[in-house]
Amino acid sequence: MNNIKLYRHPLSGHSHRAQLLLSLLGLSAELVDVDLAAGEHKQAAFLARNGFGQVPVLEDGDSTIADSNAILVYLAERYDAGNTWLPADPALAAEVQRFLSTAAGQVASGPAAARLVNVFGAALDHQRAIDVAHNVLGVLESHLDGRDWLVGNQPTIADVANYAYIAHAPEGDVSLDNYPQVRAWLQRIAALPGFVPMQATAVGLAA
Ligand SMILES: N[C@@H](CCC(=O)N[C@@H](CS)C(=O)NCC(=O)O)C(=O)O
Repeated sequence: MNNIKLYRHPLSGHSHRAQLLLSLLGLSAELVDVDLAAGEHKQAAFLARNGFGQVPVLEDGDSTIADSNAILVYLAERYDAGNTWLPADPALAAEVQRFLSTAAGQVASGPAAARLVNVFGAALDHQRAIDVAHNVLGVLESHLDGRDWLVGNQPTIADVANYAYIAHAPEGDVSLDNYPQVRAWLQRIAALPGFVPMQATAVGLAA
């Protein structure tokens, strides 16, 4: 019996990817909501878990893991006996890492940032974020042509890492209409046993 806690925010796609992998792996975890609006993530108790003051953070026994992609790697290494979510093959593992970097790079500064503007009122360049989003979506659309998953022939943490902010891109005024391969890929992820969605938002919560 594990004793896993996930410190998260229900509208955070970074948090959702950790929650999603926990669920896909069939692991139970206590979800601890961090009150970002009240600045709880910048208080000493939370900063002791993650000095960057960001969700998500996972606690598993004596281990504390901050950063969503680090959490995905940890959970896959620790709990996926079959090594399917993070393949051991060096070339496939490198390809997974490439798409974790995409999630932390172009997806964070594209669709995630565009959604931050609409949902949380973030003072970011909305048009630039939308442009970055369409660039990464175009690359993913080509990449997914003829493939079911981002890496190899089964789902990996690369798919989990990129799911939420792409699925919720329309909340940032980033339409997925021109990306049928991306939409089919999102549907394949949503059909996986154990899939849990991220809460949708009415745009303009900050208003
Ligand atoms: N690289 C981090 C980014 C996490 C992140 O940006 N978290 C946001 C919520 S989605 C957050 O906590 N923002 C509050 C802040 O940065 O002050 C990760 O992958 O976990």
